[in-house]
Amino acid sequence: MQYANPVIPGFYPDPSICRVGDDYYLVTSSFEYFPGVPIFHSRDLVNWQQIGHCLTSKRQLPLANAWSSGGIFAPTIRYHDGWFYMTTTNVSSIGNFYVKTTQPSGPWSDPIPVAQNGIDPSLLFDDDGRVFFQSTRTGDQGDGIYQCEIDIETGSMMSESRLIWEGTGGAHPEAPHVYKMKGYYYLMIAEGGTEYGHMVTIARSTDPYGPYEACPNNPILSNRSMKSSIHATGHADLVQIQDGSWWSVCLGIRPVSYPMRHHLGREVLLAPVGWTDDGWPVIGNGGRIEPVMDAPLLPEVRWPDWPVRDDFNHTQLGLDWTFLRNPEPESWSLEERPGYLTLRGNQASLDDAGSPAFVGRRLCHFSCHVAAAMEFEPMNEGVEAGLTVYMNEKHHYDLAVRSIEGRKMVVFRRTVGSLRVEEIRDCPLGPVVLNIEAQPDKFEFSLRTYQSGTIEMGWGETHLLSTEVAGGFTGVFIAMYAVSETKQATPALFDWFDYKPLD
Ligand code: 6LW
Repeated sequence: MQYANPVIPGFYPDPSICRVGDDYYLVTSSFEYFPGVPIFHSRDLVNWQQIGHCLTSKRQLPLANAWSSGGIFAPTIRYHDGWFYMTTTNVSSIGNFYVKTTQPSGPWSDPIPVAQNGIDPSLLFDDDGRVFFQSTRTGDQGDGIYQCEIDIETGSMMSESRLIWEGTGGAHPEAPHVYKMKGYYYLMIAEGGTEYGHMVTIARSTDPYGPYEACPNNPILSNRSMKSSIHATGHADLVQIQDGSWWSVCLGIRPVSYPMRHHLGREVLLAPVGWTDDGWPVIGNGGRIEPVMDAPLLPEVRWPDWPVRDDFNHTQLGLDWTFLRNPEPESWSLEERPGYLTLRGNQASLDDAGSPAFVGRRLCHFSCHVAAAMEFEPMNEGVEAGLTVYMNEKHHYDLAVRSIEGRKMVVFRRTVGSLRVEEIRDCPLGPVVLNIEAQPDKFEFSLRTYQSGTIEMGWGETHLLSTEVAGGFTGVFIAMYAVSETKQATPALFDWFDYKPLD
């Protein structure tokens, strides 16, 4: 049997994986989005189902100061003695910490800070009970991967931080993971930066503090300058499956258009791991990940697809819904009008690095149909509600209803850096359905009402919302939002939201 990469499409970067018996768990970074660190479950490494988030409270995940692509950087998940540990970095708050639980779907503990700074923390539970903590940092011994020993009960450092490897000379040695196997400590990292020069390198030692001998075949993974639809492969983690074979998850991108630009973010890829006779791993086909590869020898376990329509008939939002930073409690409600998601604008707008009334989901497909039914009759100037295709506060396309000089109008707005263009039309009274047709190279916007039929509003290029243009580490979201420049925020009532993949 074969499978297609990515195994988890959309903005799910920096994957880390662990295995407990026949169950596999995977976490990814989440930056300024809340809840943080989504956690997935699989039985076959190919079909994944989100089961929760590791960081679900403001106490675990304060994002008030998180700039776009700030907040939560790369996580690591490990299992030891009945406990799951997830360590990560909040670059906009307490730095490195970990949370723990016995139930991976949550709840997870309060943060346990670790004093060793840097990013991309990881954990190794050694056979003798010692727990080693790694991160990539600039320390007094230079740039590279540092390690200390910690007390896993308290997070306290029990040794100094020591530089254990600088990598092979690529930029940004990062994403460290240490594995103890075959009589060695293997230290695997990413180098080259998370863009088109990304690669995975590895070294090994008989001592956890080295000296580490670099693999003669480095890099063991890179899609650099390959004639492939997948690029920027790197930031990998390894897992051994039931038949003893090894597999890797890592991040990659799928650029479209020319010059290459990607707007879905960095996605989760799966690849087999081979071993040379002298005990060095190689990821994928000779160090390269393909769009289609042979699947692991595990019984296929598929999970129910997300329904196309969310009709908001529940008391909680589904796991695929996400806020932009910590939401203001009064900015959203599923109770105020049962069967509707009610959004109330606050003074934060989509153009600020703040927390507007925003409930969104990742764009995970190049082609999909999105629609939302909205009841919103703005009485005052300065209030607005609708849908946004959002990369960050300077790169988003909005289809919204607002009052202009006392008239209800529909606005299609494209914000790209310092450029802003608006198309404005009269909007009939009553409920509207806002439509977005996503295609690999453009988003098309329209709306329809009972009286007016479909009103085409325009389109915007996907590449102008790409990482190569917008910068950062995230990916495009499609979100319902409301803003209000005044305290009298007219509520926007969303009856349902459709997301129908077409590719
Ligand atoms: C991640 C690090 C990286 O922590 O980017 O470029 C950071 N590489 O490994 C955010 O994904």
